[in-house]
Amino acid sequence: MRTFYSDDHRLHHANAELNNGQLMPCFEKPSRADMVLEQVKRTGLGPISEPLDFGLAPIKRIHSPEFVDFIQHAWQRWSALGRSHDMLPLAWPPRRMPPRCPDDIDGQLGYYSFDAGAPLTAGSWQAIYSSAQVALSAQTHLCAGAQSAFALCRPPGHHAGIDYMGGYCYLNNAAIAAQAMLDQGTSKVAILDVDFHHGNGTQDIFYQRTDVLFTSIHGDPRNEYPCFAGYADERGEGTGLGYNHNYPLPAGSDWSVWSQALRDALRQIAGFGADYLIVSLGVDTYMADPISSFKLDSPDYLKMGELIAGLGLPTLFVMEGGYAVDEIGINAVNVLTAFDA
Ligand code: Q9C
Ligand code: ZN
Repeated sequence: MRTFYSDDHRLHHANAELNNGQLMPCFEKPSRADMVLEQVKRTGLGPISEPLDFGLAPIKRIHSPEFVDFIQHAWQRWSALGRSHDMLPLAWPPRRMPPRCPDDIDGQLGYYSFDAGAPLTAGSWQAIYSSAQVALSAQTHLCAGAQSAFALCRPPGHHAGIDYMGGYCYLNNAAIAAQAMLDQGTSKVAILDVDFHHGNGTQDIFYQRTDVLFTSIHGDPRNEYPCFAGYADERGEGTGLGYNHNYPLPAGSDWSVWSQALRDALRQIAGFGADYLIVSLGVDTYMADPISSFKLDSPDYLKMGELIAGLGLPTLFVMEGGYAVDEIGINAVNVLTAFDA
C-alpha cells in the first residue's frame, strides 16, 4: 500500500489544551505522525509519496469559502494585533443567541469553531492545507486503480464541519476526499469511522445525502467527547435518512464488543453498494490511549484490517486520532498490513 505524507505537519505544533480542567501540553503533536511514518518504513508497507497540490477548489467543495478564508488568514490577523500565543476561542453562541458572524478576530474564532480544542499557530495553515492535499493525493492514487492507499494526515479532520473547526481538526480530510471521488464520477462512497470519538463533522457534512454512507463506532456521547453528537438515533435527515449509522459503545469496550459493531457497520456498507470505502483511521481505541476509554490491544488492529478487507472494496485510509504515541505506529500500520495481506 502506498503512503502519502508531507513533512509540513511539523509546522503545526500548539502549546496547550484543556483536559479535565487542566491546561496540558497538546496530545495532538508532531511526534504522532513521525511515529506512524517510522512504522510504515520499518514494516516496508510500501512506497511513500509527497502530496501533489490540488489547490483550494476541492477543499471548498466541502467547506464554506468564508471558513477556509478565515483559517488561511487567521494567524496574520492575530499577529498584526501584537499577539504571539496560540489562537484559541473563548465564546460560542448557545441556544437563543443568533449565530451572527462578528467582525473581530476573537468573535470570529468562536463563530468558526465548536470548542477550544483546535488552536491555530503561525504554521498551522500550511500543515492543515498539506494534510488535505495528502488526502486528495491518496484519493487520486486509489481512483487510478489501486486497491488501497494510506493518507498519513496530520492534523486530523473528522471533527471539522462545513464551517467549523474543533477537536484538533480544521479541514475534514476524509470528507474532502469523498467529495473528490464523487466529483470524478464515482456514484457512491462509504465512510467507516473507527476513531474513538464520534466523527461529528463528517456526519454533519453528509447528513442529508444519499451518495455518502457514514458509519461511526465510538465512545457513547453521553459520557464522551464530542458530547453532542453520535447517538444511535441520528440516522440522517430528509432523503439522507437511513444513510447514517452510529454505534455508541460503553467505556471499557474491548475487541469482543467493538468487533460486533464493526461487523454490523460492514454489513450496512456492503448493502449500500459503495464503489469506494474511506476509513477514518483513528487508533485512540487503544487500551493505553491517554484520553479515551476503549480496550483494544495491538493485535486487534490486525483483525480490524482483515475484517475491513473482507468487503473487497478499494479503500482509502485517512489518519485521524490516536494519542498513545509509543504504540500509534504499530496500531495504525497493523490495520494497513492486515488489509493488504
Ligand atoms: N477528557 C481526535 O481524536 N478532548 N480528536 C477530549 C477528554 C478532545 C479528539 C478530552 C478530543 C479530540 C481527532
Ligand atoms: Zn479521536
